[in-house]
Amino acid sequence: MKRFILAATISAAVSAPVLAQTMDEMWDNRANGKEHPNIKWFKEAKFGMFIHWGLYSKIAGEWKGKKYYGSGEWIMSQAKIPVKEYEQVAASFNPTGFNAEEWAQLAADAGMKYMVITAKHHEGFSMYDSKVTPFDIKDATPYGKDPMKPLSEAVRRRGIRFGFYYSQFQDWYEPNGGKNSWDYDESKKNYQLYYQQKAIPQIRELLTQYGPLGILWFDTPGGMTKEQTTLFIDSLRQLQPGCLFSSRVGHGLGDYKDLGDSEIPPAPVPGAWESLYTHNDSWGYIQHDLNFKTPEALIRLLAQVASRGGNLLLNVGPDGNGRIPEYSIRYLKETGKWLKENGASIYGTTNGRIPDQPWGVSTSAPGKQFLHVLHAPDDRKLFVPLQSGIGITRVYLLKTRQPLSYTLKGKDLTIQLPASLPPCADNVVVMEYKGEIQNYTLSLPVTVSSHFDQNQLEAVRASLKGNGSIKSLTYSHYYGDWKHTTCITDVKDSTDEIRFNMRITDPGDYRIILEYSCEPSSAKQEGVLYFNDQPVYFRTLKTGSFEKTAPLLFINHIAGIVTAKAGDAVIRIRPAFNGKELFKLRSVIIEPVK
Ligand code: FHN
Repeated sequence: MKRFILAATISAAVSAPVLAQTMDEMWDNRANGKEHPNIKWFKEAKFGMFIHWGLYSKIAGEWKGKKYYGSGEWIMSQAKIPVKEYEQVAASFNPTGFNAEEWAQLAADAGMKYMVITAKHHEGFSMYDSKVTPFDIKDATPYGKDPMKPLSEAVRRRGIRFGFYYSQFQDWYEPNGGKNSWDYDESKKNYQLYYQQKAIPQIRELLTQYGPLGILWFDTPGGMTKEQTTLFIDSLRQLQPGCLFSSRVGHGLGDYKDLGDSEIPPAPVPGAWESLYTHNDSWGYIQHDLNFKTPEALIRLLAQVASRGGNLLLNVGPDGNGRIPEYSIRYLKETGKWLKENGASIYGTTNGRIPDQPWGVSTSAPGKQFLHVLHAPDDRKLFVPLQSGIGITRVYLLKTRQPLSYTLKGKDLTIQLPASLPPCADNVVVMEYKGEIQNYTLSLPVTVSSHFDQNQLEAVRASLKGNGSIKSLTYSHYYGDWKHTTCITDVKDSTDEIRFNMRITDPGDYRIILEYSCEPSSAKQEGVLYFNDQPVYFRTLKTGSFEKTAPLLFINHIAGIVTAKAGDAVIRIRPAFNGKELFKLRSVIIEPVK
């Protein structure tokens, strides 16, 4: 193997690998207030295409007759495939179906503004022509060409920023790379040597041979101290000062923040950041993974992420022949059609100023609120609680520019939607105004209306007294297909309290449902929910234990029916006695009795 040892080194000390990916640990640049001078395009872009493509795409989730589920790009690790056998996959990797123009055009049609593709994933195989190793697409496969050259050009020609994913620490092919313990003895590894001999020279290749890059997207850091990581970044930055480095370079460094896989913050997050989702369950292609998100789900996900102030980097997994799955092509194009008509409500926006409503979420531009109507009220009257007295100048449907009538009473705006509102994943209403709407706080009352099938009081909108806390629980169903659910946990004493402030817009009877997960040891405990001062008693029902590698099960436990007047109301929930954690409460659902 040809090796180029780089002079710009990182010092000899080797720290333990750091693989944690929670957002708080990984990125603290916002705290010191410095922003990369080139961050503007990223903040405005909002929607990007992630592509996981490697030898695992050819393996397609099945090895020696056994099907694997979850993250297909992890099959080498899951099946403990020896390096010598894995190398053989390259010998028949011939993605003749790859067409750079088609991929770039799909990203453009989908309305995506940047693309990030795996130059090298954890498997260690380089998907570009690397002079650092012969284990690359040019030298080790019958394909014998560099797909990244035409792709980077085709993408840039369409005004889309191009970037590379690079797994800087995990490299299961290299004796000194991180995390292959089935071929190599982890304790004998010299990560510094690996960085010097492979990772750094390869990143230099990527930064010098593919024109201006938008992003270098690092992943699963390890083997370097913070000082070493800083040196690593500084030396690489000189090659392309304009290129953004993702936060997964480690140690709270990087130019913007990547959340955990499939993580969306429950409330707005300031600064530049990105949510990452894959179109189905796996990042790399798996032939038997057909769990694709529908166009409706994609459009709503994009609106939700934008309403929190971030970007959505959405992954597709092309197969070993270089073809993007048919469902991804169709559903991304549908998403693009919606964006063509409604893009103003996404691109260049910042987080919404109106907290989540039963009808949906909001995004902002100067003097405008975009109201993303994901669920239309049955009376077609859109209630918008504003926190400040402002002057409304115009209200209209974004897609057709059809003006909408409205009434403003104090800080309450009611917009009349057309009776014939077409079914759509997200009908956007634009509200133009003069004055300032304050950024919202989570303690504002949650709207409850009888014109929706359900109203949801999400955990994040609660205020807590005593032992309780609001936590994001992370678990996967198969393997690496992470889910994150925000719950109220640790409420256990009779003096602990969960409180929701509500604004009930219509009087009537409402059914109150507790949505929770309950450990076997927490079951059969008595709790009391006060609707204003009226107590409603319940006893907890067992759902199962919380495990990182199993579904977290929730029950919709009907607590009872209450009669409400219009106006402000409060729900308070307490354990009846001191005991164990009552439950992990995800939300309180309020259903009008119709
Ligand atoms: O281990 C990888 C995984 O394979 C995939 O690349 C994701 C995408 O964000 N990143 C890592 C796990 O977080």
